[in-house]
Amino acid sequence: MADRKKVAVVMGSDSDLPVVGKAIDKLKAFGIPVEAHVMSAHRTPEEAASFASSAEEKGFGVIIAAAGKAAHLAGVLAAHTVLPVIGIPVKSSTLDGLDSLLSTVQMPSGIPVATVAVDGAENAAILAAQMLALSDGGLNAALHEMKRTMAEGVREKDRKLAESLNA
Ligand code: RP5
Repeated sequence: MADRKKVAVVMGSDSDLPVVGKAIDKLKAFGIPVEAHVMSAHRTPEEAASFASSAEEKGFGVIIAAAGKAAHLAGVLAAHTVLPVIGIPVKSSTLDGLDSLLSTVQMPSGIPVATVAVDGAENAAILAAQMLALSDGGLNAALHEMKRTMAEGVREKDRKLAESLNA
């Protein structure tokens, strides 16, 4: 735990926080150190490039990048690091997030971005935890426990549904 790598959560605007906050909460629930920033591929391109370039030496293991509209943030960060970058396309007001999804996921060969669903912040956090868990036994155990709890929740719903509808 002491040498657990940090996850950077970078968002294109503070207006993304209602979505991105769910990733931050989930990472913290796993006991993963998180550092959050607002940086924009378009409005502060130098800061975004500089942050990604130095992220590995600063002890980050994964970068999560969330942006909406012409969502180039994850791709720009990925261009400047060999750390895995997870993209969260944020639903925008006009095109329902399809613009963000395509801008995030359609990366050219050589620069991958592991893109989750539109507004899929919780899955971004889980995927980041799974990446860190490859070399972190405590996190690996926490992920197994999460899956067990999730499955038990579904079985409980099945029991309740069966009680009310199959009686
Ligand atoms: C993107 O543009 C941001 O990630 C945000 O989703 C969207 C709108 O930004 P604001 O105009 O609210 O700052 O760059």
